[in-house]
Amino acid sequence: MNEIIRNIKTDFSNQLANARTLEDLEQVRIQFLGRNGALSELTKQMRELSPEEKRVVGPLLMNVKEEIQQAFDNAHAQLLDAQARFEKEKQRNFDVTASRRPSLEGSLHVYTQIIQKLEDIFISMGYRVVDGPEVEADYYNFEALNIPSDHPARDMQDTFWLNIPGMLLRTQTSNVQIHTMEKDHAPLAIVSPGRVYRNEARDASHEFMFMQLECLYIDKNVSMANLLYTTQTFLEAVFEKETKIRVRPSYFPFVEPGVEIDASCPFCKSGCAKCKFSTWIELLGAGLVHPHVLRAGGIDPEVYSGFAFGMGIDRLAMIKHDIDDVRHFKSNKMAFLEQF
Ligand code: FA5
Repeated sequence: MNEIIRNIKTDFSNQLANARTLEDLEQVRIQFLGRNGALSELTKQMRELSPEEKRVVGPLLMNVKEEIQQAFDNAHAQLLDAQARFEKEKQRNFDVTASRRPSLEGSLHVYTQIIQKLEDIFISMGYRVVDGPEVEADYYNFEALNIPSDHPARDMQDTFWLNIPGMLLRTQTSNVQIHTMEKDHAPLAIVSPGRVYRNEARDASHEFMFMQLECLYIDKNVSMANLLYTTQTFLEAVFEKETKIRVRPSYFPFVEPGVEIDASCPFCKSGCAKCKFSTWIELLGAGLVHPHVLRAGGIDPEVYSGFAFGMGIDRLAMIKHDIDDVRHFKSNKMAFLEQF
């Protein structure tokens, strides 16, 4: 028993010496003086001893308890005192006249801001936002979109091929069309913003990595009228003003008929630099989903029809915010980023 008491004392002294904070000290108290601490355990063990042993060990235990309690109280008082002095010193040295270094206020990147706005518009119209893979199989980016390997339309989208056969970096967000049809079947209403890649030389209006947004709606009896109404409603929400649309025939292999949709210039009535003095802004590639594409997605074109449209988010942001060079978006220049 003597030896146990000696060990407890040594252990306590070491731990007390290492306690730096009030929290450390509390741990020491719990371990030695707490209800289930070392000293309580020892008192419980006393019950097993004979009356003679109790007469010897009892006073020893009383002494050590007092010693440990006293040492603990001293250390506690010292630490409280040191803490109070530290706080006082801190207040004494606090310079109320010191100036704060100016801090930089962050903001969301202009891409993020515009994508959030576009998504909100589509969500309010009942669309669902989906994501698509950027590393893609030829099948989803071209083949299933009615662009077989010998199709000249492949030349319109210079492709970054990977050194894995049949794999590429997607050239358009239209790849989500097939993935979503395969997974969710008809009817569906989805929108998908994301990065796309084209092996093009960079200039003020061309990037090799840029953002597109794809919209796809499939149901029974979907017609050109639904496409035109939806795109006009969408463009009015984007520009926050009454907007007319102009439709021109165009060609994309995955839609038939294919069109391009222009918006009346939201900045002028009779021509300005933003609309290249034409009063129209070219914004959307669109059309009714080609029956071959519906079939590739596992949807029966005799029962369902749909429309799709796509747009370049960089170009939209450039028009909206009067940005003169598409390369600014990824330049990380503070002077550019701070404006948004
Ligand atoms: C397409 O990519 C079609 N997938 C759009 C579509 C979807 C048509 C659904 C029909 C139905 P296009 O190749 O025109 O279309 O590109 C769409 C937009 O991406 C362009 O209008 C332009 O705003 C943007 N874009 C194209 N190339 C670049 C580039 N190098 N840098 C920045 N933006 C670009």
